[in-house]
Amino acid sequence: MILRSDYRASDFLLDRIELHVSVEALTTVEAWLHLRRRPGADPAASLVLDGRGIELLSIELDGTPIAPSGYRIEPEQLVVPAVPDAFVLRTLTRNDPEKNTVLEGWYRSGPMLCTQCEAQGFSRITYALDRPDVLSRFRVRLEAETARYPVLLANGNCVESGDAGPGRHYAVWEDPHPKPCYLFAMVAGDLACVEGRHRTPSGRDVALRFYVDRGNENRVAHAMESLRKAMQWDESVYGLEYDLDIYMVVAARDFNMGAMENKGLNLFNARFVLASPQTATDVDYDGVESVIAHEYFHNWTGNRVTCRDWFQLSLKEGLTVYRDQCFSADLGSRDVTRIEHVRTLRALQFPEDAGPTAHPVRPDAYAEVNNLYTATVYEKGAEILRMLASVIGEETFVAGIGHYLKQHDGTAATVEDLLASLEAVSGQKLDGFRRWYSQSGTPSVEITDEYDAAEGRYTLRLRQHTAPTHDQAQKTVLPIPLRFSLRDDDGQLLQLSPQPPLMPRADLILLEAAEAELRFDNIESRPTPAFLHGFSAPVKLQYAYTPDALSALVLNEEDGFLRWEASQRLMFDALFETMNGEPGEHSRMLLHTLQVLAANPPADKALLAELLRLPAESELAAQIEPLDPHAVTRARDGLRHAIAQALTGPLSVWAAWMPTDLSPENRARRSLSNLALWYLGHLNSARIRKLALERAHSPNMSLAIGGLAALRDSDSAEREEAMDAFHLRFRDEPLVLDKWFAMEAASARPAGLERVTALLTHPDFKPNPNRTRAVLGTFMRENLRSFHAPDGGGYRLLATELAKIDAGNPQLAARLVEGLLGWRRLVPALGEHMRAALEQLAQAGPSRDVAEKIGKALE
Ligand code: BAL
Ligand code: ZN
Repeated sequence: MILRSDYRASDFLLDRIELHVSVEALTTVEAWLHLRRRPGADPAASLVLDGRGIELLSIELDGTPIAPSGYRIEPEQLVVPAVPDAFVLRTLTRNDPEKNTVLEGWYRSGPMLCTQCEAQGFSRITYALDRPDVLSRFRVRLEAETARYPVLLANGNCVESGDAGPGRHYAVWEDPHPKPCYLFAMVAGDLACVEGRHRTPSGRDVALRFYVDRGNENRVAHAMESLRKAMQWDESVYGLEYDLDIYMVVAARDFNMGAMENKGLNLFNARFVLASPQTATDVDYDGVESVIAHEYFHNWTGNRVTCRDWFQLSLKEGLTVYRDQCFSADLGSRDVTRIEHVRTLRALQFPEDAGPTAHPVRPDAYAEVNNLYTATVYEKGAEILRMLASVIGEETFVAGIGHYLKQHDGTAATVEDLLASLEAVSGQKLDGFRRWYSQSGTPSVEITDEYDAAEGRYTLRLRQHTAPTHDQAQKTVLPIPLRFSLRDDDGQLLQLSPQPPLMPRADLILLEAAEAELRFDNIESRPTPAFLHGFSAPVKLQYAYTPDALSALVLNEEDGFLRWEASQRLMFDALFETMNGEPGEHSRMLLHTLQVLAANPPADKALLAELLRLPAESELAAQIEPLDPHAVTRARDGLRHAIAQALTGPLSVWAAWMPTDLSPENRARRSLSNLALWYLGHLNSARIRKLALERAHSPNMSLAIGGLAALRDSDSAEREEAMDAFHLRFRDEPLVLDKWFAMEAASARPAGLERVTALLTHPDFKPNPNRTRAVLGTFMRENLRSFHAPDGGGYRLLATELAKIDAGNPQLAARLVEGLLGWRRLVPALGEHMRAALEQLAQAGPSRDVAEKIGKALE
């Protein structure tokens, strides 16, 4: 285990790295490391470099070969015991990118070789101090066959290029900014380049270059436009400009993550770059925009100021997620954007906080560094910053980030440094928020109220509680900012006066104690409260809203998030009611509310779609315990049917809309229209199936997917025809074919296990991370019926496949194994089967990545 408390600064600093990389059958890397002992470090300390899966061919110190007795090669290290205080170490190593299946370090993806160095991939390329707090200036000479690899890229600026002997060429890249080696990147490939430009406010002309597979040049426009918007947003909101003359994005077919923010040379999973109306859905368009922005924003929050150690990962990731969320909200519908982010938080992070891998946003220990890339570090990390921004004010928050970047520019910082800057600029002590970084678990906030008509007094009582988690038995209180409002009988907002410190603003309670009470005098009648506007804190709120109150919130509230929250509560209550018996009062209130909503819809059709949308099976599964997945799917199907019947009229009108252009208005209409068709698809109507089939043939990918989704679970000729035609049409489009595989893997038709097994041996199943996630990730998350087959067959299937995947790509396997960790949450009969599948995988000799997670789940 690596412990946060064991952190020690490096004994050696690495001021400069020069690399000569030559791509042949294998790749040789000649490295010159300009090292010096850190002032104050142990004068006798050995030099210990990291290295994995590379072969050392020779080693010299200041030009003199080191004898074999002068160094040791250990499993993941090279140790040179007696070294001077300053010296140049030259190593010559060799690696084989063609056999690199872990997709870290230097590996092949289609027509290119490329790198992935975060977190510790650089030491798969050459021996180095592979840690984020060692920053170096890099110069790279990359040489390869000209015809096969016409494009040669690395970070920074290309300072030289030319022929390198018969049929070969080279390029030299220099990065003026010191950086940790996890931000290093290089690419050798046969790629097309699409170029655009951006001028910064200070007049720097930046070349924006997207490198993609040949033939994909016409799918870059949206990513290019998103990048320009992100650059403008960071300039205008944070006053931050780009700091190099070239910004490059390379789209890779095979990529474990979504993308990687290497300095000036981002590597992207192609699905977050390529988009055209014919091949990408509106959701894909949003994904491209937000990931492009996220990686760009890292240029300051992550690259100019990086992390001291990997325990501080949220320093760059939570902050950059928060920034990309604000960007998306500014560009799109604020309410719908927030709803989507909260949905993700609840579906991924809340279960993590409640499960065996629970950990604080700033973790204390890990066995495998790749397992730190979690929803807690990313999404909950962003929520902490959102709370801080709401407490100190957004402008002060932005100024605090400016202070932090100025103070720590060009260095590796800690979460503590960020909080200190926010404190310095706001003048507020933020000690309580430090605890958010060190405490795992999702707090619950219980609120009760009382109205004393005789005294005209309304009282709110609040209580917070965080249950013990797998990693921490003891919990403490946290500062919880709860935005709230009170309305009178006529629905008018009551004008309240602040009551500091518990109520610092008229619309904000800052709950810092375990319990608190707030009184309001001169209240003429019992008010109707609403809490957690915009989801102002990542907590579980318990307040006994009546069905009438929830309905009023759905229909009348101004805060779009609260409207959605209320509709979700009504849907959950109706589902619970059905799971425990017959549809009753809650179901009736839900249907009535949705009918009234449909008759008086909000102007924002995208918000209307969210208000009408049933929680996904995976969202339900994440929030119900003990979980009987089959009861959940039955109840959800029942509710889908009931809503389809109750709203057939308006749903039919909306379902007929098939706009194809990309305007925000028409995107919103597509969202509503696809949802309407999905509801109606449950009514077993030939007319609806025909409409869905027609839509599946649409040239617009959002509509086509909407057509398939409506037919997905039906055993019908239309479904067969639609799926076959889609497959045929997109056989040669890997990213679109992933959608076909995902749709098949999610289908709730009978014999699901056999069908998923057939997908895994389908001639078009050419596994890479995206394809594997499309089948197995979708199967375990979205196909509750088959994955949770009563005999445990779904769990065994996943465990068997994971053992094979783990042998080649542990990072990918460790993501997917999360589907098997929650066995304790299941009803016992299923839980036992899932535990057995985990044990089966544990016995197969899993990687450190997978073993760490299984170990926690079986503890
Ligand atoms: N740094 C890893 C990819 C990302 O979060 O941007
Ligand atoms: Zn990131």
